[in-house]
This record gives sequence, structure tokens and C-alpha cells, in this order.
Amino acid sequence: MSKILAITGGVGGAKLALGLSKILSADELVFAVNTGDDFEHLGLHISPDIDSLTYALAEENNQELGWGRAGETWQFIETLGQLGGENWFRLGDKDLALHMQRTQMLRSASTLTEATAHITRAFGITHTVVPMTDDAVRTIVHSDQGALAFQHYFVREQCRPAVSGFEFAGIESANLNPIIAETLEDCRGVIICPSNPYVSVDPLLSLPGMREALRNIPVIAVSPIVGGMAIKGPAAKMMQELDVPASAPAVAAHYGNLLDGFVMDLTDADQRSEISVHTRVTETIMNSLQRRIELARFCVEFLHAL
Ligand code: FO1
Repeated sequence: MSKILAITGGVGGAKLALGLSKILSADELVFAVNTGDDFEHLGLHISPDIDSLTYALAEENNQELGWGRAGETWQFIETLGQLGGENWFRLGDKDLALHMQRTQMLRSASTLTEATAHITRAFGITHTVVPMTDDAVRTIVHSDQGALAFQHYFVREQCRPAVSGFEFAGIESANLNPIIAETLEDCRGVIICPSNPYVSVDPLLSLPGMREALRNIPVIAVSPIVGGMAIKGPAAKMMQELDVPASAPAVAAHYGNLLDGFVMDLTDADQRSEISVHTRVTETIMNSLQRRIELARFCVEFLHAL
């Protein structure tokens, strides 16, 4: 059965992903997730964007922090700090168990795809959630403080360094997840969720063969920039540092001829004429489950109309 593929990264994308999961069944929808943010830390394999999506789909995500799990305690990471360990990357006690389970599975020769299937099923998630690749791809942020591993830039340095570019180490030899390739062979369309184009979506689009695989498939993207600002995260700051206007049209231009459609917020309706691709305007701020579902429905209808 032909499916819709949703491409998502961190928190912004995960909100729309939850909306999509409420209107499309597991037979109609597959989630492809960025793994460029992954890193080995404290002996654990951490996959932040997979975790954000998992917690979002399970409605277990921490709405205050925007990442991690709801109802967390922090005994482990506080104690680690008291023992002089690295506590800059805040691992909650329940979250820690997820990283431990994934790391144990990877050490026992499971792939990240298999570990993710196991963990999402444990959360009662029936939709397919797949990492963009099972190979190691790591986003490096080139900045005025040198080349930084993504989590060092994003968390340890709190996105303060001025960025000059990004590199996805390992991308040349990484294999697109076969489940994504298979989904694209009989695909009703692709929705690029409102994640950071540079560090949450580009790694997946940069996988060898990915852009070719998208060529004959309707692709729409939802702008993560509203009124010149990112709803969450450093996308607008990055754009300014890259001398790109922090605007919805600039996001559409970034994706270029990959797009058949673009969704942006009502706030930016006056900029529609700046965008060459077919554009629709709606309320894209998703501050309730209902808004997530409404935007999901809007995107699916847009895909059908293309
Ligand atoms: N983001 C932070 O800003 N501070 C943290 O301490 C932090 C811990 C963390 C732990 C597990 C996890 O899955 C994500 C975590 N994040 C944290 C968010 C993470 O850095 C970002 O979600 C992505 O890498 C960017 O979308």
C-alpha cells in the first residue's frame, strides 16, 4: 500500500509527526528520522531525534524542556556531577534506561533500526519509525569556536558559537535505510516536518541516492520559521550567521527544486510572492494536540492536491 513518508528531526518536527500519527494509520505513514545529532556519551549511544519522536508519539515528551521524557527524575545525572563526571548533557533517570537498552542492543549486533523498532514498540507505538541510516553519520558544526560535534555546539555551548557551515561526517559511505528506500518506491508523498533545515533535515537529504529517490514523488515542506523566528532552536540564528534571511521564503529556497509545495504560517502570507513553488498558508504554530492534527490534515490534503 502506498504510504506517506514524514521526514523529521527534533522537537518542531515531532509535533507535526504526532498530528500525522493521529490521522494516518501505520499502513499509511512511515517516519524517517535524522541521526546526525547522535553521539556516544558516557558509554551510551544517544539518538536525540529518534528519542524526541518516540516520546512525542507516545505522548510522553517533556513539554516544558522540549526534549527528553515527561515526569523525569535526575538522580543519576546529579550524582554523576557530584562524582566529578560529565553532567552537561542532562540524562533523566527514565531516559537513561532507553539509552542503556539501545546501547545494549547495538552491542549485541542489533542495528539502530532494530533497536528503534524494539523501543518504539515497547512504548506502544505502532507506526514505523526508522533512522535515516544504520551507518554512523555525525553532524559537525563549523563555527567561530572551531569544528564542534553537534551536541557540543547545541548543548554544551548552548548554540552560542557563530556557525559558518555544516559537515555530515560519514555521509558519503552511509546507506539510506532500506525501509525508507522501499517506502519511496511506492509513495503517495513526502512531508518534510518543521525541523531545522540545516542540521535536522539536510543530513537525511544528503544521503547518497536520497534526492534521486525523491525525484518523482510529491514533496512538501512546512516552514520552521514563522515571522522571522524559529519556534524552537537555533535555525533563525544559524540563518543570520550564514547571511541568509531568517524567513519562510529562505527556507523554501534552501530546499530548492526538491519541493512541489511549501506550507508557511499566516504571519508570513505577505511573503508568498517571493516563493516560486506552490505555497499554502495556514496556522502552523502547534500549541495543542488539536493544532497538530489540523496542520497534519492540511499537509495531507495539500499533498493530495499536487
Ligand atoms: N538539549 C539540551 O538543550 N540540554 C540537554 O541537557 C539535553 C539533554 C538531552 C538528553 C537526551 C536527549 O535525547 C536529548 C537531549 N537534549 C538536550 C536535546 C538534544 O540535544 C536535541 O533534541 C537534539 O539533538 C536537537 O534537536
